Amino acid sequence: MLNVVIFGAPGSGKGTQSIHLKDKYGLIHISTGDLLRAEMAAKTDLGKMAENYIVEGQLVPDEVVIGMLEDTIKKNPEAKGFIFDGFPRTLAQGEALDEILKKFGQEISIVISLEVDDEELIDRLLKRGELMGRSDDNRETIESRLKVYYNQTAPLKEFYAEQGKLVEISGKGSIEEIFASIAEAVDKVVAEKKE
Ligand code: B4P
Repeated sequence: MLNVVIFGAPGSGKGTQSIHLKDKYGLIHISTGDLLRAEMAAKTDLGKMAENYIVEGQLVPDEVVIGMLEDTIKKNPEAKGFIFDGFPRTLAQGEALDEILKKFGQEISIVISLEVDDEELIDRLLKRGELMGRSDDNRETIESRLKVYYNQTAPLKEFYAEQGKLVEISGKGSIEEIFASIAEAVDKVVAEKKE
């Protein structure tokens, strides 16, 4: 199985690149952000609870997203592998993901970290806010999402670097150029697995 974590600050292009990865490698794409927005749209209890955090730019509690992620993995027993987009976002989530995969005799194959400066991130998210009207793409919420990213999520880079799984890739440039760099790194891991 090929299990890819796509990592990066809000607006770094995780969702965009995940779609390309899914198409090229035939993986199941799990975006915890998309799952939470679907719950919000369906006005479920979980969705109503999550919305309070998302509009403030805060993370939804670990136990909620970890449970949601494990359920999605269980629903896809035939998967050739997964793309984890926007998960993990805390050290506790990173440790939980390792444990969940271990239950299935699996592990993370590679962690791609998309590197983009804050100015560009803010620009991209404000533009998406104008186009799509997402409730968290406004300046105030974007600023708290970035703070949360640096305080709670970025430390995971060290966690994966220690496991020898982290690959940092520039997330600036055209979507195709960035994807070519990602595919090069993933292909290397695929080739190593075959050896
Ligand atoms: P997400 O939906 O994951 O939102 P995000 O991190 O802000 O990234 P997103 O996927 O939207 O952006 P992308 O990098 O694709 O999460 C939303 C909220 O849900 C979180 O703030 C949190 O509250 C909650 N949540 C989700 N997962 C959680 C978890 N695990 N634990 C706790 N809470 C969780 O960037 C997209 C934008 O950039 C697009 O507009 C795109 O068109 C543009 N773009 C992409 N590539 C580009 C390029 N090369 N050049 C120019 N623009 C580009």
